[in-house]
Parts: sequence; structure tokens; C-alpha cells
Amino acid sequence: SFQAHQKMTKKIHATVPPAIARSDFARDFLWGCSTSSYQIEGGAAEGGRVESIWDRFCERPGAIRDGSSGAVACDHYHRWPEDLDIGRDLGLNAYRFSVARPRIIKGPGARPNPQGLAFYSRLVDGMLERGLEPWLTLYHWDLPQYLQDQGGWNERATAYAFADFADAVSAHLGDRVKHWITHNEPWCTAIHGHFEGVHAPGIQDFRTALQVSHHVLLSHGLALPAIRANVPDAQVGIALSLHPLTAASGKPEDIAACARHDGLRNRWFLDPLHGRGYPADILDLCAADAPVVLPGDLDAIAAPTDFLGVNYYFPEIIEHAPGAAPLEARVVPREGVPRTAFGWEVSPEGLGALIRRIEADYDPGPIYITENGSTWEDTVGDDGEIDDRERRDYLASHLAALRDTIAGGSRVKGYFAWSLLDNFEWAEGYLRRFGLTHVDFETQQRRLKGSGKWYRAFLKQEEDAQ
Ligand code: IFM
Repeated sequence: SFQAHQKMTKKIHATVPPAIARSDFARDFLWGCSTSSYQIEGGAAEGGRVESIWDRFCERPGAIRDGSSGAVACDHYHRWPEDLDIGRDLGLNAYRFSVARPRIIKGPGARPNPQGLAFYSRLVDGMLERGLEPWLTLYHWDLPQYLQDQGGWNERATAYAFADFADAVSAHLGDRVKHWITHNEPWCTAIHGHFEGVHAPGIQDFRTALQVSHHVLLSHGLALPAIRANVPDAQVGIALSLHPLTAASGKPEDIAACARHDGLRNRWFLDPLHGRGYPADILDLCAADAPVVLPGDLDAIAAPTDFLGVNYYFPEIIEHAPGAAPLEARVVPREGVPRTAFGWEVSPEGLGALIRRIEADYDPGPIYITENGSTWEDTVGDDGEIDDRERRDYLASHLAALRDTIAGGSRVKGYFAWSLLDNFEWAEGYLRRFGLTHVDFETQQRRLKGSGKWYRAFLKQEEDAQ
């Protein structure tokens, strides 16, 4: 029954978080939170910001589950000092954010918008004043709509335009920002945005999705030299959403399906970034949809980076699914495991398995966990407290897994929790909360949740983090 299920879920989640201390990690380990521009900023019509593909997509009936948009979001555009204070008070030493390109480049070939640059300049100064090392992401999905009108990421010109954007931002902020992430989760841009159509720009075409993935990776490669020219001491990388995968059974067809799924989910991005080109098995399978790749592109994509950003949320079990597009593979839910409100499996051991796999197969150098977090049905108690012990346990257990993986020799140098604040969760609107801080979207009041208090105590090495 539903009630029995509720009870069981409660039992699974009401665990004691594992004993773990900040001193289990290196002294120079980075402790951060992540956010992104469209999800928190609001201020959509301010500072000369132009329309993004997400503004447009949100207008499409049915695209966003609660009919909302990021037009106001957390109003971070105005409230950023308070939000950075929250980060400082948590005890973070790093903060990952993204720059909204529609605030910076207002039209094709336009000069950088001084108002947009000034906003991020103030924001970066605010981080430094609070002891937060700025980790800047150049693209977290908010492409200007005028570029989409010219074909968006399906067009090669969009990759070149991205390098110009990277140049403009790094020239302006590179004196203070030393950590640069070109793209956040190119898989989502390509597949959610251009194959499934559940993210902006809402296209459903596999060939387009693969071409988009190539142009996004190419733009990463073209942005690297621009950033390095402006910021000689920059540390530059990319943040990929990666998943540990297991075949649903020992049957050869499930094992093969799992390898195909891995080919698109993980290897399609990891391989070219590490100088191997696109995986041959997937290229063979997708022959008709394979992207146009020009001479020199793969060299540009494989240019050395300084770290790999890994966004980890959940593992997947894969079975053979005849006829299922695009690769005849399907995700099947694992039985009897805890799941977040999104239905995502909670698996701290998956984080360790993923890191070990990436290091064994690619030897990428330093890894930063650039996102990790969970969504639950948070409620504000009469006392104003948010008792989100599931999120706290998710955080603690993933940190314990990280500690053990590092003890086993992995080179993970930092961890960014997703997210500092509840925010606009894309197609889910405001129905999914990932924050360590609760946001009342009516009043914009921020309240640190139990998980945030736990993270703060952990970072301050207090007894009650145990
Ligand atoms: O909110 C997103 C974020 O923008 C990208 N990574 C996953 C998060 C949770 O879905």
C-alpha cells in the first residue's frame, strides 16, 4: 500500500549520517556550492539582458510543469549579497556560478554589454570579499535567443561565437577569476534540448542532437586558448554529467545495451576530450546521424585541460530494449533502493565507482565534483525549521564515499554541493527543490535547511556534524 511504502521510505531515509569530518580531507580541499544564472538570477529584463532560449521555451504551453519561468527565480540579481553571505556563513571556500550570456552579448557581433560585465564584476568582488574562490561556468544552458534564431548549437558559427564570448568574459574578469568551466553538462544541452525536447530549445531530432554535441565540444576547444591568452594562470575545465552504469542482467544483449548507453551518456564526451575522437561503436550505430566533423576539430576538443568537473547524481541499470530510440537501450529502476523525490536512485557507492572508472579509463588529472545533490519534499515546520534529513544523509553519505575513494588513491580536489539555494529546476519549474537553503518564492525569504546546518557544522568541524 501507499502508506506501507511511505513507512518503508521513511525507514530507509531516517538513517544516522555516517561519521565524517572535514579533517578526513586535505587541508586545501575545495568546499563549495553550485548555482547557475538562469536558475537563480531573475532580473530578466534588467541590465540590458536580452532574451534567452529558456525565456522563450518557458512560454511554450506545457513545457514547464508548473507553468513558471526563471523571470524572477530567486531574485539573485538583486539579492546576491545576501546569497553570498549565506555561502560565507556556511564556511565555503569556493562558489560555482555561471554567467548569463544574454547579459553580456546583446546581439550578433555586438560589443560586450558594460552593464552585464559590471554585474559579474561586482559579484566576483563580493565572492572574494567573503573568502569564496570564484568558479565561473561560461555556459549553463542560457543561449541568447538571437543565436537560436540563426540555428543555435546546430550551427558551427555558434561555436565560434562562444569563443568570442569566452574572450570577452575572461578579458574582463580574468584578473580575479582563475577557475573556468566552459560548459555545464553538454549531454543535457544535446539530448534534453535537441533529442528529447524537454529542455530549451525543445527540438526532437537525433541528428541535430549529435551535431549540437559536436559544436558544444568544439566551442569548448575554441574557448580554451581564448581564456588562456587572457588569464595565463587560469585553471580551465569542463563539467560533464556522468553516470555509473550496470547491465540489468548477465545476458549478452543487456551487456551490449549497457555498453551502447555508456557510449552516448559517458564516452561520447569523455573520449573526444581525451584525444580519442568519437567512440567508433556509436558512430557505426548512428551512421546516418553522425555529426559533421571538420579537420582539426578533434585536436581542438582534445586540447589539454587542468581538471575534469564531474556532476554526479545517480547510477543507471540498463537493459536491451528492441526498437527504443536511439540505441535500443532502456533504463530500468533498481528494486528496493532509496530514491529522491525525482525518482533518482540514491547511491553513494556509485560516486566512488564512477570516479574509479573515469580514472582507470581516462586518467584525467585532478577531478572536482562540480555538482552533487538531491531533491526531496521539503516542508517548513511551525518553528520555521526545514528538517530535510534525507538531503543531509545524501550529502553526508556521498562525502563519506568521496573520502573513501580519495583514500584509495583518487585525485579528487574539491566538492560543490548542488545547490546553494532552491531554484528554478528547468522543466520542473519550482516543484523540485535542491537547495541547502530554502527559498520562499512568494516572499524571497531564505532559510538554511537542516542539511545546510549540517554542512556548516561539518565545514566548521563541530561535534554536531557527527
Ligand atoms: O539543476 C540541475 C543543474 O542545472 C544541472 N545539473 C543537475 C541539476 C539538478 O537537476
